[in-house]
Amino acid sequence: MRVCLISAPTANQLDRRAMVETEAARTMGELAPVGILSLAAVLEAKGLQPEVVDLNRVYYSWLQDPNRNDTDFCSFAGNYFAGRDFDFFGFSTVCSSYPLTLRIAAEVKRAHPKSVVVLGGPQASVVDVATMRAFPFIDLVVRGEAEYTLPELVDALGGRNSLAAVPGITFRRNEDGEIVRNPNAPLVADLDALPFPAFHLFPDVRFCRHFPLELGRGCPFSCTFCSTNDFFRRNFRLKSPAQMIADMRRVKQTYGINSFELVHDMFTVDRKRVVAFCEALLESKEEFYWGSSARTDCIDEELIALMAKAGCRGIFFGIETGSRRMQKIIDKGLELNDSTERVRSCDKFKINTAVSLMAGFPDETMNDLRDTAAFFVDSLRFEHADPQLSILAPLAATPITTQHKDSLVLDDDVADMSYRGWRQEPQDHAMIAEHPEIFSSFYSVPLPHLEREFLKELRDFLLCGMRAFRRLLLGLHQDSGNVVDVFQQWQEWRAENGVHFSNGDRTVYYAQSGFPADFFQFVRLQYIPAASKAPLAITALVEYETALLDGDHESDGIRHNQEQVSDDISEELLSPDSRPQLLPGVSVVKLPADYREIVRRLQQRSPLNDIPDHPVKLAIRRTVPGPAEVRQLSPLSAELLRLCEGSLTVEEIAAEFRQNKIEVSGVPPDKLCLAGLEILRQQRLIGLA
Ligand code: B12
Ligand code: SF4
Repeated sequence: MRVCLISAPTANQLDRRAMVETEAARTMGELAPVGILSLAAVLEAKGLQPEVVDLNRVYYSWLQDPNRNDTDFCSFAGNYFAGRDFDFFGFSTVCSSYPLTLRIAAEVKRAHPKSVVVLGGPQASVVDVATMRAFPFIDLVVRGEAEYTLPELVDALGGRNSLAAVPGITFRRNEDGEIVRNPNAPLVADLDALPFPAFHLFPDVRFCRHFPLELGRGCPFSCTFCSTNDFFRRNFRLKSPAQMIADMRRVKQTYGINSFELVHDMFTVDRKRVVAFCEALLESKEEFYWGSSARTDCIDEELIALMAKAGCRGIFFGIETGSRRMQKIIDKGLELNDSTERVRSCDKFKINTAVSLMAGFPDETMNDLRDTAAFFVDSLRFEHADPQLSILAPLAATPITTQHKDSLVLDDDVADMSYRGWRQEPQDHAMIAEHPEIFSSFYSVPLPHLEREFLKELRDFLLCGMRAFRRLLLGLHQDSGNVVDVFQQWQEWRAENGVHFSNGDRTVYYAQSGFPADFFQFVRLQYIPAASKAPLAITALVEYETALLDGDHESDGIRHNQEQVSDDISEELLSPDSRPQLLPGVSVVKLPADYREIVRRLQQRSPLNDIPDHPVKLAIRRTVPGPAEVRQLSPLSAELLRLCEGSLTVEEIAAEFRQNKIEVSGVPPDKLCLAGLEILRQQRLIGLA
């Protein structure tokens, strides 16, 4: 039997057409569909030669196609498959791209009517019967984990068995067209016994930065919005440390990659096993870096320290809500103070944390939302924390969705839908509107206590604000008592000042540079005079963020240098006749208060209102790519940088020092000047013209 396994489209990140091939391959590699590669390996072990098609790669070919305006992606993919003959086309599915997957599956069935078109994966598994009723071109759905089911299914389709005897499938009976749901298949009890996933069938994986490897399956908790606990039937499993290390070594040998995304919904369920894994990694003497997921109540500082030592560089924390009340209602049950402490500990050990939050739960009130927004912004105090905020998508077959299935709201806000995943075409809209039971994730639950537009704009504001002015956002939250108050004032101001948008435009507006520019105006003209309790600190922060945002910033008479300046610090020491100048990308900004002190207070949550009036200068050095480097200058460095305009030689700068009798702790002006210039050179703030 000729089997083709097709990944679910997940690559909305590829939507930038200008992306170069290697960048695209890296992104696609990181999206490697571990599930179907595991299935492909099982089929290979059975002697078959399955083909794996990466729909993200097909999508990328479409983006690059000069004739792409003549055809939509679905027809393009249809043509792609029309030229490929298989007996079995198996599509993996995820909620966000389910409509598109179904449309492509329809094209495949049209082109290959005799082939079997099968769906599997998290979405089809839970809407199997409804899907098969609504879309007759789907022949079969494989529910849940499929390593045991798929080989049996292939045998049955080859005539060696009857479909009725294959556990875990939903199929259409030949005789009467009746849809039959066989009992569930057993779970894979021993994950170590599975073959190594068939990554060789997925060439782009070699480009990824963090190689995806499965660490285990199943989470014993029962949060009411979550679909994966049920999918893996709450049965927590882990691969053994020995198996994991063998897999990691294999990846390192084959691809030269030593950084891993260890896929598991909730790795730290059993502390002893996490310790065993870390100790085995340490004993292996391998230099492996990895990230995984945890709950903040199933981890402690000692364990975090050990994980960091064993190479952990990232943890995904699903905090979900900053409201104590909502923590109980959604059955997450986290103690939020502890959650903050765990994020702090990770920060201490330089582990990056995704602090994942959601808003838009049916019972959520404005106070709950304020608490979540506060948790979001508060976590910005930790440099290694990356807060995320999404609006609840009611996933099929979760308790929340089941409870509200008759009152789901279809919100015609295209931007929000595309935000959740794949871009929606009109045909997708029609399918979604007709089948709420199949496509519930595109709907919203009723929100009796919140305004939906308010929620969406707050989400865009926080996410884009965090990217464009992280420190200022934190400062405003601390100054005002809650960032939502600032947001409301900003909403009023922007409306009064003619910044309006409708539906989809909102996300676009917030994502562009016009938003921070407008927002800084609001802070200067409205917030500081009318509401701020710490105007000096907020002024300093807004000046700082403006300077960061504006690459061409000129301030205090010091300009960006346009001339050729050498940043070679291996050169001999500065000679008396060399002319030191600011390096390109370096700018100096003057702030009315001590920036370092403001940051310290933000990190410690101490008051900002008594920050002393103490002007300082910062040097901002923009490195591409990556965040700008910011350095608060000592008065001496600030003075030296002022003199490095390019017209003065080292000798002349030293003369200024002598004339102004600038000296520190008895060091003579000449020496001080030279040493200071050398330090600035080492810091890559100045170079030689
Ligand atoms: C890694 C991951 C991603 C990655 C990459 C996805 C990928 N290419 O695999 C990224 C970061 C891109 C991602 C994004 C999203 N994800 Co995600 N993701 C995961 C995660 C954590 C692991 C996937 C995995 O590798 N699992 C391990 C393998 C072994 O399991 P599996 O993929 O389910 O495959 C098995 C079975 O499903 C089955 N099977 C799978 N495919 C097929 C096909 C056939 C033909 C057959 C027979 C069987 C079969 O057999 C496999 C082996 O047993 C899962 C949670 C989880 N633990 O599974 C969520 C999960 C898949 N994601 C989910 C969601 C919601 C999303 C987003 C929509 C989130 C968002 N709001 O943005 C986006 C969608 C992005 C987009 N643009 O469309 C949901 C899907 C729920 C649903 N009902 O569809 C999950 C289940 C998490 C959850 N909490 O609910 N995700
Ligand atoms: S949200 Fe996380 S902790 Fe809760 S059930 Fe799902 S995987 Fe488990």
